[in-house]
Amino acid sequence: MTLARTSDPIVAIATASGRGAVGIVRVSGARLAPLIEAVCGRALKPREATYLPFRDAGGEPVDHGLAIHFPSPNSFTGEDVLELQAHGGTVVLQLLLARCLEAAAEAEPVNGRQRLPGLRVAEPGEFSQRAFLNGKIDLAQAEAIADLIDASTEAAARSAGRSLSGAFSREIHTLRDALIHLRMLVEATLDFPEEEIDFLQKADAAGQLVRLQSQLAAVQQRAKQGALLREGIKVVIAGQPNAGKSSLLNALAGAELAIVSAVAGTTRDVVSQTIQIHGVPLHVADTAGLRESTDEVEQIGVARAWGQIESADAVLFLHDLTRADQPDYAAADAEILRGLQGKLPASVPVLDVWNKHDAAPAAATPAQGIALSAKTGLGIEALREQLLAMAGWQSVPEGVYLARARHVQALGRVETHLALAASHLAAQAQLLDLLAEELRLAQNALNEITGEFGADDLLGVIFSRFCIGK
Ligand SMILES: Nc1nc2c(ncn2[C@@H]2O[C@H](COP(=O)(O)OP(=O)(O)O)[C@@H](O)[C@H]2O)c(=O)[nH]1
Ligand SMILES: [Mg+2]
Repeated sequence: MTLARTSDPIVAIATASGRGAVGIVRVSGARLAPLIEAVCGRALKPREATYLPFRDAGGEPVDHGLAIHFPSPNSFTGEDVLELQAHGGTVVLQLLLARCLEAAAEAEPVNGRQRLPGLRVAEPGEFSQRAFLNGKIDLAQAEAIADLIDASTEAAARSAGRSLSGAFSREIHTLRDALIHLRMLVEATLDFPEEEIDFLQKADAAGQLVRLQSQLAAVQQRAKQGALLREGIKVVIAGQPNAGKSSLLNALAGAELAIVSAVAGTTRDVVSQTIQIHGVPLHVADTAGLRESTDEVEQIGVARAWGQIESADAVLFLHDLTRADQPDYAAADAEILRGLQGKLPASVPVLDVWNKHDAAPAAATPAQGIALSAKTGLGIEALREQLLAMAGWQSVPEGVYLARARHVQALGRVETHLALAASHLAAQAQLLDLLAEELRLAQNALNEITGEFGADDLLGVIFSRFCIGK
């Protein structure tokens, strides 16, 4: 996908494929008047819906529907946009799309030049990309459009809506403005070095920087929650055979997904399911029981289990409470724990979960972790709450805006540059040019979020993941 500011006209069916009451074909480009004339048989009043026949080349109606013309710049893309709302059948929309392409090719040349050079079918995300390139929305908002469309939970949809309306971007702009103010101070001081210490002190540069850092921390906190809502975390259930791992996955998912059996070594392949807790997606993986095995297939299953564990954001280490007091059972658990500690970074939490509480003697209460019964459901709710806490979820009263891992990473870079800036400012001999440089880098990282600073290849990646017609 090229990111040149081209405005060659593009067309796409904007609605999902399949049957529906209404389907929309959308065209965007410069000077759509000849195309409108050809398809609608007349000029259209700006931003007004007109009911009319959409005509084929012979003047016969392809369908009847509403046509709306949004002249540039007051349109979604900032270009001329034509929206044709027809009946939502696959064939009728394909006909209408083909008619637009044909009409554009036929449109009368002016002074020997085609008025609508090469109307073509839009690439995924191309309408949103133009809206971004024409300054109608920033990059974070464009991403929010895709996230709103892809949202799988109500919470995700609501927070994507908030990002789309600019709530996230406004916070980024507030940070940016404070940062620019501070940069101006430092740059001015660089120009008048004899006054430097005094000048920065009087303007309370240090205080400004501290306030900026605390504002940033608040935005980071909310963006992390937003990214969590969008991306979720990966939870792996691990433990010895027969501890009840498959039963636990089923209990959490509320469905019989994984095969449960008293035969140890039943689960060989990884079974994954995404569950939602308060709208937060958790990708839960059930794995083969961890033990030495001579069975070749089971060995592969165990290797896959360790592979899953290595990529986990959190691990549920499942134990069988009815066997917990058996020395060889405890020894095997200790062996697994050593494996977990060897493979997992310290930041990945491991929660001890004691299953089969229903069948265990009353005296058997674990010293730590959660006791539950995958069979009766007792304790599952407590586990769900614990999982949310492990994921780092805290409901934010003002509402979360949907964010992406990309945003969280950029904010992390801003944090690093501000910390370095603070250390230069606090140094005995203030290193003003280094301070200025860190502040500049902090601003660049911030601008990556809204797309005011960034590489073209990043934009290509973001927009190519959109659906066609958006
Ligand atoms: N009493 C009792 N039995 C359970 C519970 N959870 C699982 N089981 C039984 O333990 C056996 C192994 O369960 P499964 O989920 O296949 O364990 P996995 O090998 O760890 O996946 C099966 O016979 C289950 O019915 C529980 O909470 N209570
Ligand atoms: Mg199993």
